[in-house]
Amino acid sequence: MKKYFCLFTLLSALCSFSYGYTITSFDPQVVFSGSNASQLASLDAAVGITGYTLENFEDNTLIDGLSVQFQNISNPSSSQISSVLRTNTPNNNWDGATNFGPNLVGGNEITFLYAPGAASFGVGIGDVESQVEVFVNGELLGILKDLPNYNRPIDNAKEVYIRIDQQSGDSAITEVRFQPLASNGGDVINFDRLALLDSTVPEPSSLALLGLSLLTIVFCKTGFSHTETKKG
Ligand SMILES: [Ca+2]
Ligand SMILES: [Ca+2]
Ligand SMILES: [Ca+2]
Repeated sequence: MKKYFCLFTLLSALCSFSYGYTITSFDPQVVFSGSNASQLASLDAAVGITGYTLENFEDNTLIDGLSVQFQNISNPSSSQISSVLRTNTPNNNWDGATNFGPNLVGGNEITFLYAPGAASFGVGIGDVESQVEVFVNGELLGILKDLPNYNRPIDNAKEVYIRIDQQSGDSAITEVRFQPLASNGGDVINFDRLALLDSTVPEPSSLALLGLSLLTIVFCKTGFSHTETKKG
């Protein structure tokens, strides 16, 4: 009986470790109906970002804690950010009149950094011609064009909204990187309606679970040796 209790406790504790960020992707044709306030509220609900802090890329400043690297620029000035805010591709806007459209020049990546750490990160993406890998905290999650619901009906369109979620045991999301598979001559890709939910999952809870697993192993091993001793 004790053996089964031990196994059950151990498995339960281990099953609570679902390491690995998840990425969920949405087809703009399904979730985007327009950019008035109620349509955007519907979009947010459809992609699961209601109540998140939003960066709409309508000006040259970013929300607190968010920074970006692009085109080999690590700490872009407000004028460097302005230089890649695009108004000439209105179909790529998820909100307002502007999107963030840096160029993946010669294979350089685009990285969003969020120092406070997020439990969840969302962003709308468009005009992806090249193969672009998505990394979260250095972990590869997939290739944009291969994601379910990625949809490129025409050039210069919204193609996919992605939401990345931290799982129990994962570190909070501090870095989301978009990296072309191979060096390419240049591919402007557009981001908009970036959404962040601060991480409130305390790391110690994961440590507590790990502790419980280890204690269970020790307890069970000790228990079994006692049983064996009695038998002998
Ligand atoms: Ca802004
Ligand atoms: Ca916008
Ligand atoms: Ca492009």
